[in-house]
Amino acid sequence: HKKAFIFDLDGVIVDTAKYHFLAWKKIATELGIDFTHEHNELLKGVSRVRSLDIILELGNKEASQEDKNKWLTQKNEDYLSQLVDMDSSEILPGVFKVLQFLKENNQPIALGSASKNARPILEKTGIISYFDVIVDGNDVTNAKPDPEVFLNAAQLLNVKPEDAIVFEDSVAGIQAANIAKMISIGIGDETILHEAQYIFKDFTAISQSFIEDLIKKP
Ligand code: G16
Ligand code: MG
Repeated sequence: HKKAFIFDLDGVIVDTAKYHFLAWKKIATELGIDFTHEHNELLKGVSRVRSLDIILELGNKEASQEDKNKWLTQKNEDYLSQLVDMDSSEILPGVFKVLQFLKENNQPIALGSASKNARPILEKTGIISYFDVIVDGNDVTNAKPDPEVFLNAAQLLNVKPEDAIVFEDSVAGIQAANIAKMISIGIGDETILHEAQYIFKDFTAISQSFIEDLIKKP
């Protein structure tokens, strides 16, 4: 069967997760909410709007839509200011090699990200041409763990969900891939991503034969 290799963006291809954290941390501190790295796991893969709601819930705070919009804009401006000088050096270890190997083997590649900033990031890092299909936060209405983003990507590539392979660094994203009945591959901490079918600490830990086996899988 023809396969589809679907990559999450933040935390999988580039280490922008740290910039998201710093931007949210600033907002939380302003609001007097204690926001830790552990709390941040809840935000990974989750939309901007939902992320703010989670932070407010953590601090037991309610806010007007006007204030929320202000903080959402502030967060994104702060986040984007971190990306100004972004280039290919921000691509996480081993990622480029895997993309290259998939391309050489004519494998369909998709992006499945919750971010509305996905395209400029792929352009700045110089890898946008590797992607046959891009589905991001501008294209979907339901955020991960809803599988919409991955199902759309597979459908655009004309591949059945069972033949799609998802690389994810977030719990919400792994759950989305599992709900879609796709092969879920966690990139990161195995205690956090234990729901994934396979877990690797990063792309350097993925061997070429592992990828070959996925390609050949009946
Ligand atoms: C990413 C991050 C999330 C972020 C979301 C929205 O998703 O993991 O933390 O809140 O995108 O990003 P933006 O504010 O840029 O629209 P993913 O799915 O690429 O990991
Ligand atoms: Mg991610």
